[in-house]
Amino acid sequence: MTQALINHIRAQFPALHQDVNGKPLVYLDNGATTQKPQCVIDALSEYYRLNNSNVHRGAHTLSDRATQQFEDARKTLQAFLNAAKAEEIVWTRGTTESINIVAATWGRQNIKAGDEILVTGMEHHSNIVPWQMLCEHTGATLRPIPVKDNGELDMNAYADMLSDKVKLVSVVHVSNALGTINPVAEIIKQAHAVGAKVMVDGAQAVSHWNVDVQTLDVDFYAFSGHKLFGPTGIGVLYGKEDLLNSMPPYQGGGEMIEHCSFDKTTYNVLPYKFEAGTPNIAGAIGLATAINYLNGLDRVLLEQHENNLLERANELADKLGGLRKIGTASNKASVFSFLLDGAHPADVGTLLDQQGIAVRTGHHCAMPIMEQFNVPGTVRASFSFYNTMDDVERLFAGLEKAKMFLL
Ligand code: 7TS
Repeated sequence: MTQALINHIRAQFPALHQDVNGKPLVYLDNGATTQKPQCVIDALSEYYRLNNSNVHRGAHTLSDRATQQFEDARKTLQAFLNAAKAEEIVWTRGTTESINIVAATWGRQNIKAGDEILVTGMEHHSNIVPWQMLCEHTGATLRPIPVKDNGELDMNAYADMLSDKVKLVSVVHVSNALGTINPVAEIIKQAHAVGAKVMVDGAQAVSHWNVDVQTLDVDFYAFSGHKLFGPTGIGVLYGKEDLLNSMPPYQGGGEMIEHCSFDKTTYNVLPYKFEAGTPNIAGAIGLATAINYLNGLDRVLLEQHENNLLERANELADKLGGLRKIGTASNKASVFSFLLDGAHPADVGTLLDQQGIAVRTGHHCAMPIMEQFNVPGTVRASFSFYNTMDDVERLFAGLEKAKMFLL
């Protein structure tokens, strides 16, 4: 990617252009949330300035406008994931809610005592706890697929764990703590061969490349808008139409009913059956705007750039020395998780912040994999396409200083 293109892209992200603690901000916490381009900020502002209204009421012009934009946004998301139908796109608050919906509806309907649910050992808590709650309720068993020392999934162990007891495999596409890209196409194929359904947590994947749910043949796919350059409080649950149709609703209330009476209430068609209450209209419009923005860029080029940033981080880490990398899978997204020998990750994070460098430290809501690596947490730099080589250099200059101070 040329410097001119990076500069052009960065110009769209106002939050990147500020001083933090007296230094120009280096934002390397994209795994937690990404910054928003001006077009997303403008779309939110325009919605509230001009079109704010409730949707699907059809009462007046503003309501029609809001409904049109909201449903157009759903079509944008359908195209983004290459879903067969817009009805397969359910708006949620984010990845966490999307997974909880499947656990509470499909799970309670289909999982029984003696069944098994497989996740990986590198899941975010939001792809562990909903299944633990389901297992507590049903008497099923949750089993983690082992992770190897380099952070790759043990696919031989996975093949051995598969049996007709396994009813669901729910795996993270890209680990937020390690950066590992899991071979989800293969995981899905093998799970389907034993009759299990597959859910994929795509929270850290969709910001790096385009996912095609039909090619993957995935049953459920979840992600959050705020990690995809869109607003907080909006996300997506993709589900195959026949599965979503077979599932009971999640929450009861307005919008999700077809007819309500004290004798019998019937439920609305997809996707509204899963969208009780007034939705996050502005959020959906903002997320679609973010996707339209991404569609205007060459995403393959952006991904290459992110990979170059990761490669440079690896080189500088080797030069720095005294640094333990956590997660060295051969197929990785641009997540660089590490520890400085002898230093607590939180102290490293504080010293970097004082130099204007934003990283995340801690267990990254993935405590089981931290336990496996026997670390309290890591320092994590997660790169996005708007980061520059200079950002990577600044990170390692910052680490050099942190080392002098701490060690
Ligand atoms: N799954 C993965 C893989 C994630 O990385 C996260 C958030 C979630 C699920 C939950 O997403 P939410 O939008 O519903 O909260 N991960 C992180 C992170 O790595 N740092 O802060 C949040």
